[in-house]
Amino acid sequence: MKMKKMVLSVMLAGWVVGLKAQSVKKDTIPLLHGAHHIGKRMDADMNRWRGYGLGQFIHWGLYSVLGGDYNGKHYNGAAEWIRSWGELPHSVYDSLYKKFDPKEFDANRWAVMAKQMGAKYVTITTKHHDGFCLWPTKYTSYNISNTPYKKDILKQLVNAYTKAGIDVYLYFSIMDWHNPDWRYDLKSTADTIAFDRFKLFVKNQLEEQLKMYPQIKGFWFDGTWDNSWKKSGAFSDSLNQDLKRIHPGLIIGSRLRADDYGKRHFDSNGRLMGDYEQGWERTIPSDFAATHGNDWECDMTIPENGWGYAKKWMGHWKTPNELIEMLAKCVSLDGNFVLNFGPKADGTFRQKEIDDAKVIGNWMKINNEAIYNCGYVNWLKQDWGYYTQKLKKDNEIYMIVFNVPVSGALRVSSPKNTVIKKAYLLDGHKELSIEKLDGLDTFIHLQKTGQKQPFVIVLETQKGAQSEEDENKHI
Ligand code: H76
Repeated sequence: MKMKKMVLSVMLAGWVVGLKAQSVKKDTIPLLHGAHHIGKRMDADMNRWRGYGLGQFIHWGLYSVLGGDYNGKHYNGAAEWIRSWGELPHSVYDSLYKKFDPKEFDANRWAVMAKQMGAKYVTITTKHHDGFCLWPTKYTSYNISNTPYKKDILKQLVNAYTKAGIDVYLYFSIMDWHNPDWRYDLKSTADTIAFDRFKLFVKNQLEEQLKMYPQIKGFWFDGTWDNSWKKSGAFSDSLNQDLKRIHPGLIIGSRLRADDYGKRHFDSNGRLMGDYEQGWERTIPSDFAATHGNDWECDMTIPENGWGYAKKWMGHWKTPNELIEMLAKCVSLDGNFVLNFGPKADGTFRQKEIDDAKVIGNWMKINNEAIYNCGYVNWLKQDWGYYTQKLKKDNEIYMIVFNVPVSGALRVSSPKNTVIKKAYLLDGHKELSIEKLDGLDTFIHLQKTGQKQPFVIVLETQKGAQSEEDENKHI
């Protein structure tokens, strides 16, 4: 009896999460290939994903050989797209594999760098839009085994990162500029026949990856925006299910599937199709409402745009403090922050990336308690920075502080019935004085201002301890 009651309440709790996450609206459009579940996935694999906080993205491939340059000229677009700009003959680009020989490549060194930065997961480009495969696939000869380097890059990376305790996800571009069966649209029977061959090729390659690298935790799909794929909703649905059948627990974001009507990310009824929202590329939701209560991930470049190695980086280069602030903001809004790295063709990283990883890692060493396994706090956002708390909630709230007011007094507006018992600096545990103001607000007083680094204050709170007299003030 007791057990039954428990099961029921767990189910109800799950249902409430679902309803809250995606507004209580009835499905009006019947769909065969829409979302298959409502609300968040609450299994162990997804809970682990939710707790990562910080990840690393790796863009490495033939574009790294050019670094955005061709014939002495630099092209300012994203370097990994250079093949598509008509600036060099495709035959030239498609022969670059003959020069791919990363003599300095050391997978363990990459994993150590990511570990030092504090990354809990990595997403690696196994095949970008150019179609070149970093693993020895048997489904096309356009792969690493036919380069002078020959060895399986992906295997080395999967092994090295896994050994370092970093979960591995595989980036896979559906759009494939090299495969003659790829189509942007399906306008004739011939197109459909070719694209059916292409779909089989994709399925084969993905099943091959699962077989060769069974340690991986998920896929990161890209290049799914063209009409050909939008018209392949039934296939993308069955592919998604196949992969998950082969590898239970697999995590796949919202960029793989299309529904019956070609809607992507969210189906025609507005339900998320995927384990997390995968559209936050180089942008961060402005507030919690913009996340729709979903799991989500932000993927960020250090320069303005451009993921693969570029000899010249365009636009503003984000500073480590800007990147750390983005990380804090993402976690405070229940998301993960994934920072991109574009290694050079020889297997080394540009100095700026090495330096940034180090600064972020040093900050994480002191402050990671406010990042890992943390998420959203439903308190009024303040100008000094961001709140986080452990996903398995306890009585601690973290304040990640970026802007210190000249007064040194940080305002906290806690909800009714929550009392702040104690405030202290995470680094060194020095206690800070608390001044209760009229109403619900409190000042946390810093003894010194002029901090050079973002820092974390821990608030110990207690629920239900507010006096009636206090409560009456807010009626
Ligand atoms: C557009 C596009 C692609 N998606 C990013 C994650 C990069 O791979 C970029 O080339």
